Amino acid sequence: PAATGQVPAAAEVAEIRDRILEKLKHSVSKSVGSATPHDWFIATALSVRDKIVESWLTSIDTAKKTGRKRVYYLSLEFLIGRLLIDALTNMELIDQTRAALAELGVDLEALREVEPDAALGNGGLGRLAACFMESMATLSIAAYGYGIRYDHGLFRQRIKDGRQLEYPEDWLSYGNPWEFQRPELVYGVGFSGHIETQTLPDGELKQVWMPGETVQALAYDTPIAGWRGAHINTLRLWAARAADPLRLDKFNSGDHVGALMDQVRAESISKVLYPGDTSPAGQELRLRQEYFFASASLQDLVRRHMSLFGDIKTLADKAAIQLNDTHPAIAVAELMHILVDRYDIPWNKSWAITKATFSYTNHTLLPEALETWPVPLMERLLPRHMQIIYLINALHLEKVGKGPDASGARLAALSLIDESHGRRVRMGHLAFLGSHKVNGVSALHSDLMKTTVFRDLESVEPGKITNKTNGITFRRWLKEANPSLTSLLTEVVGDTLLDDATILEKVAPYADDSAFTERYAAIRRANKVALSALVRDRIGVKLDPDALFDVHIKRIHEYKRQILNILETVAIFEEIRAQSFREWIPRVKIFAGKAAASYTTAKLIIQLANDVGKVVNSDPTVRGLLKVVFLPNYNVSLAERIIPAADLSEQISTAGMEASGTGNMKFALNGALTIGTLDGANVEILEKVGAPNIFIFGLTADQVEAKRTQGISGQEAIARSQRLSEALESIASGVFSPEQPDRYRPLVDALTYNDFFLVTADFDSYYNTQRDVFKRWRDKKSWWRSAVINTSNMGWFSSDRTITEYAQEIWNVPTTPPGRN
Ligand code: 26Q
Repeated sequence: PAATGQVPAAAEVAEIRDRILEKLKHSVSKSVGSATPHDWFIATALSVRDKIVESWLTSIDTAKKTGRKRVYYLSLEFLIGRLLIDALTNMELIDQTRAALAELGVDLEALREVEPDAALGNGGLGRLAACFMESMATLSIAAYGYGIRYDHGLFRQRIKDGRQLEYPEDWLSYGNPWEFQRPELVYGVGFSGHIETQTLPDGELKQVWMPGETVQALAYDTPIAGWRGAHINTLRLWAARAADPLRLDKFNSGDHVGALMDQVRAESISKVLYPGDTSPAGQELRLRQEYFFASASLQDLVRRHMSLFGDIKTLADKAAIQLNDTHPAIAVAELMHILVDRYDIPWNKSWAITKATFSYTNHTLLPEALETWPVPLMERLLPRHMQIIYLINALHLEKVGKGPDASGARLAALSLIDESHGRRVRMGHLAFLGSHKVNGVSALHSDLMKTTVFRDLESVEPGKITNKTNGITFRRWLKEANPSLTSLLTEVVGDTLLDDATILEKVAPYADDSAFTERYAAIRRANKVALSALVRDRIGVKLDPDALFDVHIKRIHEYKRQILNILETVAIFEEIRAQSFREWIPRVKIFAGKAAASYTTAKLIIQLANDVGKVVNSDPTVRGLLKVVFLPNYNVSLAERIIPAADLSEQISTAGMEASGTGNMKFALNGALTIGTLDGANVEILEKVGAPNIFIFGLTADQVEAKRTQGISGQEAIARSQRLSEALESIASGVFSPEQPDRYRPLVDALTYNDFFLVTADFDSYYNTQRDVFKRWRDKKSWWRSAVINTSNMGWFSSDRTITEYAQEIWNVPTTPPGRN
């Protein structure tokens, strides 16, 4: 097949065209004359799906025949985005399909836009799962992703009068051409009920759980094509259905409402994704989701193991289960339940199998984000699992209690049960104990795990915590998002770039080649022109594509410090107004991101960004030298448009708080320079690109810790910085909210008296570093040199590298790198 830019063979194009027409007629039931863009999308998706399916069946067959060990990636979130371009790219059919559609008078780019995003995730953790699925397929690992088929993904965000409004997301409303329902794959998942003690013939006692309620889990499979289509894996998502959908007994007795209640209760489990990405809501429905999907997934993989290998005791040799954060951690207790109660494997043996099978990835150290469940809720919803957790805990505490340093405080810290505010089960502890390896997602984060939340557990099992720095798939975040840059790069390094990203290093010498950097810069400019058109369409603001595009896109969170960026914006706004005669660098501040619906402060930050934009964009003295835009409804597809057009990437979290970040990698790969703190993977990006090619500022994680012990009032820092105090004063006095001058009092007061995220402490450093950015931007040659050096050093951040490390050091499965065959 032809690579991008080459002219595809006419015969192949004709064949694809005919396949699409065939799908349009027989599967969509439309004629060419009456087909809508959506009809064409479905027909095109179905035609590439056929190709994928052929390879998929072979992949499944090969894994079966060779008895390969499987990897199971358990995640409550898969933030996939659109699949059409991804599928066409990885099947190497994109140019041919574009040409085939063109013959039919249809523009592939228009079809791309009608596909809804699969937004089954909140942010980084969910997107990481999607990148990992793609890399596991690319490396021919026999892997399954398991998750929930939410009817409604992450809410749609609209901005009205500067404020976020949440609307239901409805990705399935026009059907989903990528999924296959598997009606034969149904599992019952029990809840509540009671436990009976039975005596076995040999006198042993056995606990039997009699659930009071059973919900059915239905499987929906989506094929995930790896690069060059060599291997296809399955993403299996579970939908909840009532075991007895009609409750005919109730219905016939006249209790029509009651008959439907059970159905609603059961089906609510897979209705909607929880939209918070920290502060677990602690709600019963969330625990039901977690157990529902853990139980269905384990039943499914145990069934597969037994049918292939016939001996449950070899499970750990043939299955590696990765827990994506603690959200699926109840699976540890569930596997013990299966081994001990169903297969009558002795406890110690069961525990050894469980530990050898599971591994756990931690994605956050924020104390409020660590999942715990109230013991009474667990006892009611999962009585047998609560028993099992108690027994795991008793044996664990017995073991560590024998140690020389077994103080009461140490045992309390090591216990699976947190007794400090009501009795709660610590899911992080359960995931840790039930795993043979535990990992963080960047070098700094993994180190901090050992000294903070998991310090005591690490001392019991030293060496268990390892690091696996996150990565991103270059197929989506380079080739699909930025095809013109990809073409330029492959000209230099060859078309095996997406097989082995480290060959990007060969681009480094071109950083000093002006013919090359001019083309590189021209591609950026074209991407900025395209983004400007999008911004104009969506929010009616006109941008100057020659301005510096300074981009801050991610979930809205205090620790991510969008407010620090807004404060610098306000400071510069004031300066431009005061000294409009000076030569200012034209700059566009681009914000996007969603706030959890219940996170009041985050929503106020969104409103502030919008209010600042409204005032700045219409101020005549600013003369367009500064624009501030907030793009609504940030999602994967919008990221694909913004990142290739970014000059500056904002990665400015309070050091020690961002576990890794992956947006940072996407930007640097596409050649944006980073302004960032020494946090998460920024530290490793600095290592790879070198200090002259990144703008690092602010307190380090150690300094943050030290500073907090001295107090977190912002008063001193504000008093020391005239700029900061003026910016705060203008926000507090209503310059940006004249209709409600005290709107931002709460934000300003928090920064002044209670600045936990150390915005004020880092302000001057950030402000000055932004001035360094301006200086560099003036020196265009130096700017583009750094940009090219960024791109050329990002190969290591490919999720292919990350997955290879998991495969070798945690899962013990082989990988086969892709390649032309
Ligand atoms: C937990 C309980 C109840 C409801 C929701 C949740 C919940 C959901 C999502 C808690 C956390 C999340 C998401 C966390 C997340 O996205 N973390 C990010 O993970 C990325 C991938 O490792 C990192 O790069 C980011 O640094 C980290 O913030």
